[in-house]
Amino acid sequence: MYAPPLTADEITTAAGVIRQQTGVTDDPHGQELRFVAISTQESAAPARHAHIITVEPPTGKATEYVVRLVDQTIVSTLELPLGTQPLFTPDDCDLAEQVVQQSPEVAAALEERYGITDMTRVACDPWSIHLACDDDTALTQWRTDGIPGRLVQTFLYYRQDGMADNHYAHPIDILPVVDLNARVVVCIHGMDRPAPKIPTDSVNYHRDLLHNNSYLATKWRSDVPKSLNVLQPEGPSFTVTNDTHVEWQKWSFDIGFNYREGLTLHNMSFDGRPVLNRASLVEMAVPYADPYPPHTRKCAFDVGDYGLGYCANSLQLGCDCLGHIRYFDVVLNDAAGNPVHKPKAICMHEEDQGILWKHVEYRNGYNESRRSRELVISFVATVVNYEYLFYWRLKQDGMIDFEIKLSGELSTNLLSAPESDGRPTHGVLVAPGVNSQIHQHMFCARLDMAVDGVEHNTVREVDIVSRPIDPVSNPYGNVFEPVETLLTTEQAAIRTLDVTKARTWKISSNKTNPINGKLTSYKLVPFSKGAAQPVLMTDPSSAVSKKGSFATSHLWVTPYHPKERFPAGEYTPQGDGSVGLPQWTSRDRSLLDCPEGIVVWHAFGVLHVPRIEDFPVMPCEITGFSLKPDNFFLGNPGIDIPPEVNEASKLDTMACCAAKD
Ligand SMILES: [Cu+2]
Repeated sequence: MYAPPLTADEITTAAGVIRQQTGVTDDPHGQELRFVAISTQESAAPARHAHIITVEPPTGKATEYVVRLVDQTIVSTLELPLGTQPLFTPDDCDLAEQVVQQSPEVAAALEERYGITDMTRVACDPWSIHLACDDDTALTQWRTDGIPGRLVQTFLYYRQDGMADNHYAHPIDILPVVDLNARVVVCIHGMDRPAPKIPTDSVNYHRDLLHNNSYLATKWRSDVPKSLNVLQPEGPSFTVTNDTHVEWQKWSFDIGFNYREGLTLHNMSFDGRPVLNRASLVEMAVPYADPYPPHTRKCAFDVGDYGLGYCANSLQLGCDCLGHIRYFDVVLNDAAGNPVHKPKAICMHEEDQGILWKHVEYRNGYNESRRSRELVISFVATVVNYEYLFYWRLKQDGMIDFEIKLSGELSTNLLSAPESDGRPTHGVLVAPGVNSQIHQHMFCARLDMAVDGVEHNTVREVDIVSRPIDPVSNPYGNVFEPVETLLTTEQAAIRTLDVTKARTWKISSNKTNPINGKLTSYKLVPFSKGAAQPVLMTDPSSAVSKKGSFATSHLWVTPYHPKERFPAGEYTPQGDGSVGLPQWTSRDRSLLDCPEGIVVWHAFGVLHVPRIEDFPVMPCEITGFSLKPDNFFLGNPGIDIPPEVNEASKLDTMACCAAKD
């Protein structure tokens, strides 16, 4: 059930209840008790409940609480097994960098190896640690008092050209590992080989440093493009009520936001007919394909490890977003339990997307043409070095596109010792001496479906198959046709894309279309944005494949369960993925007649062999999927869009799309 995000006051109240009733003293520095997250408990709606996750550094203990806000009561407490590591908050990432910055061991190593004495010139990128082998697991048990380490590894870079420098052009080889509970550097990897040289070429994109580049552009191009304005003098076509409810072009939905998934969409319906209960991006796996330690530990689960909501940007009008924008501010929390306001985290606006439909009757020149207007709801997450831009695009013909753009900075490194000839074996040189490793970005969208209601949704795989010549049924060999397979159980519904069969998956109600008798459906069209891509490429026996099981198939389907939210588990840092989609689906539950509906989990992504053109900052790579009405309507639902001629586009020629008589 939809529950709007917590307000600042509710966050303050919830944190106060936990401090007061657990007896942990208020500590502005968060030493005794750190709030990982304070968010809406959605499944408890309509009464307002807060879900709280805390860690206690002195004991290493992590706890989940649910607080009923109306009477400020803790209604449930769940102590998590020792060693469970909730995600790393922005405060945790800052703390990791601070610990490294203040470490005498790191300072001594940098001075001895590189002559670096100014630690403000050293950027420390905080990464979760993927446990690839037993040695990695042993590292989490470094303490003699039995308190498991809450570990962050920090990739180091030198800010050669000052604070705005693209430090990814200057990677440093040593890798400190921090324990956030103990607030110490546990070890420094890479000290056992002679210090390689830090690359010194400047490769900047920052406006103040372009002139400083060693190669590439050093000034703006001379043919600056002329203004291209997006104007909506009559205002936008959407309405927003109660801050979160949106109506636009027959679409109706509610907007949510939380620290982990970022943007969530709820109660989506078109022309009064439900399509989706809830839609969001719930996990990512980003494994790096370099066999040389410590890079084997480089595999981030960005949603579970850092939280896309925590990583969300405040967007900027006129550059991030053009035209008439409705921004939504969000409120998150810091480690001390204080509300943190993040203005303009969600952007909603309309875009012109070319032509929706068109036909010219060639005999008489009659032209009917309609522009395609899209409502775009988006947010952008900066996860350390990378930018992920997420766009839900609603269309006037009942279609939904989910588009992800990938930009930002490659996570670069120096070559490993075995790459002594100066050529990376598992990456690409993107600048002199700067290696960028091959990697994959695997995403998982969770689609809680409600096609014409939740109760009777079923999923079918649709393949287009060629039929062999048959003297009776296919005498001329021209037959190809769709073959539908009902996915009846969870195991049967673990499926992978087959582009040779134009494979799609159809989510159907039990209602039939009155014209053609087909079940009213929405079709999941994979990779409608970007090129079709494989599933996870790591060996099936690897720790990555186990933890990232969700990404080993493009499709999973489960009966709805309120606690099944994150496919690699609630807690991914230092986890093994043993709780999540593989465990839930091992029960092989039936997918027929699920009273609370079904959830479709769609894994997709980008296999990234870096190009030198991705440096110093990456032009957007695109991936995504569509949900397309399939025998849901009686015909093209966009036929009722009235004709219009955009007056602002008229110059000295006749408008092209006026109907002739
Ligand atoms: Cu990439």
